[in-house]
Amino acid sequence: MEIISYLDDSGTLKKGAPSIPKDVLLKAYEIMLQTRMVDDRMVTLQRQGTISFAMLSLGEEACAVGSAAALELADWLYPQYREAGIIFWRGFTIREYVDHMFCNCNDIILGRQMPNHFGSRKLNVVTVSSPIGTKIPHAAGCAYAMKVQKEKSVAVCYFGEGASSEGDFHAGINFAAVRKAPAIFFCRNNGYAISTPASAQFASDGIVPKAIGYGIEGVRVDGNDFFAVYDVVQKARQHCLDVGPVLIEAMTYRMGAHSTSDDPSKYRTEEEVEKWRIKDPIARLGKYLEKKKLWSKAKDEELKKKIAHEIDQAIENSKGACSPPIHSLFEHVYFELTPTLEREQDSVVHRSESCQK
Ligand SMILES: Cc1ncc(C[n+]2csc(CCOP(=O)(O)OP(=O)(O)O)c2C)c(N)n1
Repeated sequence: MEIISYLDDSGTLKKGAPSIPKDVLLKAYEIMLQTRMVDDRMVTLQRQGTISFAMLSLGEEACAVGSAAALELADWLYPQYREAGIIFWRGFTIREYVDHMFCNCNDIILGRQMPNHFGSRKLNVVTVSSPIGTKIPHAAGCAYAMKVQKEKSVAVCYFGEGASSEGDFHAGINFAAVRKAPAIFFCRNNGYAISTPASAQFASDGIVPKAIGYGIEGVRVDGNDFFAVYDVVQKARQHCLDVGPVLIEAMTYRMGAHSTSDDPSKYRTEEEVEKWRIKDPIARLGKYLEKKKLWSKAKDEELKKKIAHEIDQAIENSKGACSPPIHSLFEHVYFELTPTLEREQDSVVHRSESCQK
């Protein structure tokens, strides 16, 4: 099956590539770099025991940033956990992200999720859930609701190829297909579900042929090519609004470990990783920008310094912040606290105060 790709490894664009505004390309480069640098520091902090856990999108940054750039802010996004790039694209700050990774009192979700399970109501990014695939039916339902309400927006659900082994994948896509809901199912086929290679996950030729079975549009794209991801998602968005759902399979590779609890050297070779290193999405876009005289080594150094400084400051700030207050555990769950919860809150707060004495 054809893989849509426009930008080669040397940063040269093929004929037929979409025309993307200069400011979008420069912002995309910055956000991809920022995502990588933040990830990198979070892994170091976890190794030092400062934060409990981290997951990274090393090598997959173009999937998140390329798709987010092609969407509208009113579109609802349902990320898995390797899509920090989408929330950064929408304006989530490094400080907000680092507070979330520390699960401190400034964390938007008050430490109620694991690190990397970010979300923002303001930015229409639904909080990540740990169960794999669980957001696929949610996105299908959200898309259908928007269709019923005649909103001209789409819902986008991100997941790895491992999630396609879950019942939620089939239920969600089938529902969206039958209702012609404006949903984009964005699958990052990055080769592994923790230690399980794609070859042990399904017998089909990847994910995209499954679209035929559900009667929806399917497209396979080079997930390390910002231009191709942007183009495919922009067209998929329009198709959603005119016709119905689209399943996108972005071919990419998980360059890093699954999470800080994983050791990939146990199940894959360094040669395999090396083969993908030359397809690095950030280097590819960077080379293109340099060729077009939109970017330079000096600008790159300056940008890296600026991002590193912002990360340093955010970490300093997060280290000094307190944990979420114990009473907040009961807040924002129901619209109003029920009498039982009120009693429990009083007793928990009372107990924690007496412990501190
Ligand atoms: C329902 C469910 N089953 C198993 C797990 C354990 N688990 C966490 S991540 C993961 C692998 C997911 O792989 P994939 O969907 O391909 O995404 P990737 O991590 O490769 O980006 C698994 C099995 C889980 N979180 N939820």
